[in-house]
Amino acid sequence: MNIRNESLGSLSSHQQTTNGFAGLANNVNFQFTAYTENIIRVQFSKDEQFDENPFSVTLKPQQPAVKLEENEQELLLTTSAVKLVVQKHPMRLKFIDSNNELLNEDDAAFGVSWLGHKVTNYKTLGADEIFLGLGEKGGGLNRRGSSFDNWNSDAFGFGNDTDPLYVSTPFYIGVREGRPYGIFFDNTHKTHFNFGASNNDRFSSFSADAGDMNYYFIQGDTVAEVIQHYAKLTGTIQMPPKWSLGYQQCRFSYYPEHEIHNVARTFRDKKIPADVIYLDIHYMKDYMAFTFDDERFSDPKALIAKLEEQGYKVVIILDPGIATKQGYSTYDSGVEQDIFVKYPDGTKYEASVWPGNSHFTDFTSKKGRDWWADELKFYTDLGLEGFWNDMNEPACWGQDVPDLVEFDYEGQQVSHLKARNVYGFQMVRATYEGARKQIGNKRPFALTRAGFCGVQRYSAVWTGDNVAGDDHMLLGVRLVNSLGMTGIPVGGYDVGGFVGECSPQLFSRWLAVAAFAPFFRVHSMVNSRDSEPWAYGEEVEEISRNYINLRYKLMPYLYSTFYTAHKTGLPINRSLAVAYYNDRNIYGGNAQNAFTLGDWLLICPTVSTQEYAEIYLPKGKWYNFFTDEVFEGGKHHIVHTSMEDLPVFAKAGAIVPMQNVIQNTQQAHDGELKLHVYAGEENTEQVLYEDDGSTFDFEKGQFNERLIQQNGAEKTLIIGASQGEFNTTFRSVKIYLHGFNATEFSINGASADIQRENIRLIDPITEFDPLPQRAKKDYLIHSIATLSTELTNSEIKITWK
Ligand code: MIG
Repeated sequence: MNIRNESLGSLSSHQQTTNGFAGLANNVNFQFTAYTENIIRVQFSKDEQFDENPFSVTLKPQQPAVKLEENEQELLLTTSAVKLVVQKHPMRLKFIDSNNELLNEDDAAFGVSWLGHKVTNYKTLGADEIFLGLGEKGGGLNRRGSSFDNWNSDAFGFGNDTDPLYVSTPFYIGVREGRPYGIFFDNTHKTHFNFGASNNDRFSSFSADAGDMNYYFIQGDTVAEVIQHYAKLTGTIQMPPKWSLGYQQCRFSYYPEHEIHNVARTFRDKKIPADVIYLDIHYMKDYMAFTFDDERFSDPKALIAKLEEQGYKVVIILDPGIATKQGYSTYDSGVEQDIFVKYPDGTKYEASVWPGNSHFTDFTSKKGRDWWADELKFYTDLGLEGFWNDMNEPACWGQDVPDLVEFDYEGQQVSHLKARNVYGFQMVRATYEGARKQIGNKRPFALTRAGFCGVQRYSAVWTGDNVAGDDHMLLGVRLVNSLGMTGIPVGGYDVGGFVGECSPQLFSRWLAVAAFAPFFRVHSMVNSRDSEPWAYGEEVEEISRNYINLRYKLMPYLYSTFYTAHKTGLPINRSLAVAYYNDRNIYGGNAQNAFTLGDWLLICPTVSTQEYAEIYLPKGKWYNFFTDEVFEGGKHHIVHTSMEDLPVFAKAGAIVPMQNVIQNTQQAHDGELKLHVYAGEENTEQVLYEDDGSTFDFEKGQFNERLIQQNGAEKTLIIGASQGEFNTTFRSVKIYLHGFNATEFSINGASADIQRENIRLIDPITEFDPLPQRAKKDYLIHSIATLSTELTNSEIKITWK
């Protein structure tokens, strides 16, 4: 049999629906549906019934106002924001914005095509079109000229060119002549994206091995808007337990018990803040899920309670494979409840993984997830609230799950080809929902290696088994930035590298960069060197303490940024492509790795082997965060990047709420909100959000949310009155006025006294070298003006002349 490309033919019949059109083009069913003003869903199917992915999209069509028109040549579906123009003969689609500017269109010759079961949409490629996102993918920030596969894979020791990796998210953002749009190709089979690779700009395309052409076209006026519209479709993060924003220490594996106590005590003795310690697979008895090895851990409940007293949470690893051992209660009940994945003949699928011969829980069925939720009680009864979901691509020895193996997929009964990419997503969903069921009103934490679109609703993602190397450090940053543009704001990487040995310089740089990452964890492989902040010598220890301290000082800002992500879907670490996508300078050199934490802090990661590096600052004025030195944006700068120096900048107008250092997030701060404000001309604002950090009471009003606004022209800073029933945890506010020249200030109309202070955001490093080659940085901000006043839930207005 010869398979040749078959493109979509002419419209044969059609009707109007409430918010779009449906009909037939030859033998192909189609449907176009406006979900919101900004989102139009496109479906083409060779089957009578459209193929549905029940897992990713949570939004129902919102019945936006639509105009449906037709003429000889076209069908037109118009909302206030976007217009879909459907050419009838042959059927080709085009999206234009409300100013009649082209956003995206089918390739005239090939449009939607089939090659056997494989379905592809070919799109014309704009001369300057930029491609962003697609989640956990290596390569450059602009994905133009590259192609990618989505097929969740255990990519041990991956590099920049390794594709696919662990997480599949077939959603990308295009920017055509400066105008952004997004395409979410909602098909869980193996998918392929080509952004002009090997076709000399003939087209961009996306295909799936089988299933429907089913995508959501998203119009947004900015990249940030596209991301937020996508978040409406697939959901946002839950509010995390605050402890998960703290520093986390992991290794493969800490055991036995006294080893954990040692690590826990050392952080406290050395005054290095930390919140979480991990138990990797050696905590289990023979690697069997839902067990503890009682020789290594005689009393896990007491261990967890003891650590809790010291301000630590324990996170344990969970693998999806269940050892096939009769008498092992998890196995027996799994067999009894019939929740394991099977071959089409009804025999259970078996493969080898850590616990030996294993069956695999079918998380794509409600029954499987409910069973898992009940099993989780074993852990929650011990006091555990954090769950690390590993090996859920799924991975097993040999890495070749047979394609005929079947999964429930919410009753659709599908093969591995359709289910693989959502398996890990559904595992971590089962874990999160199970933990919620078991621990009541407390917020659980889940971490996953594999995922698909929507996984952000349940879990943070870490980028798997990376390698100790400068390139790998920067790659991890790009992966997290890209996940952020793909609706997954909570990402992180193994600081120090999972595979291989990190140098002291690299560990310092990596930890400093990660102090600004949403998920902040050091991890390393079995049989590798020690990798705690003190394991690389005293200098690294001091540098690590400095940056970990800084993260805890930034906690009010960080937590508020998580809250914004929860509300809107905006990333926490934002690639420069989120706010500056039309600036071509961001797509080259170190700028591809740069990111902002929230709106205001720009972090420019650079390799650890250079004393100086070239960085790029986008347009505007920037303050070096540690010295207050002013830099002009829209330009490249050569900056110092020696061991203790990470280039970090605050944008003019920035409002960064901070607090004193605490040793873990369960400790109370000293009651003073340290509000760092950077003079700027534009109007700027920052949310400050507080709640108990541990329960869902905020959903019933127990939160404290306020807006802080700076107006450079009117010379005002307003700390808005708070909303919500939760009292602020702060008693006073001290405002640090960076770059302000004014001398006369008033608070709520009364003239206020300026105090002057010398401050350091990070401490100087001890000189260990008897013959130093250079002076170490002493990050002193000299004589900065401050204003202090009581903080209640009411508004405070500051003005100056
Ligand atoms: O086959 O649990 O990516 O973080 O330490 C390796 C042991 C299984 C892979 C994870 C890694 C973890 C390791 N796991």
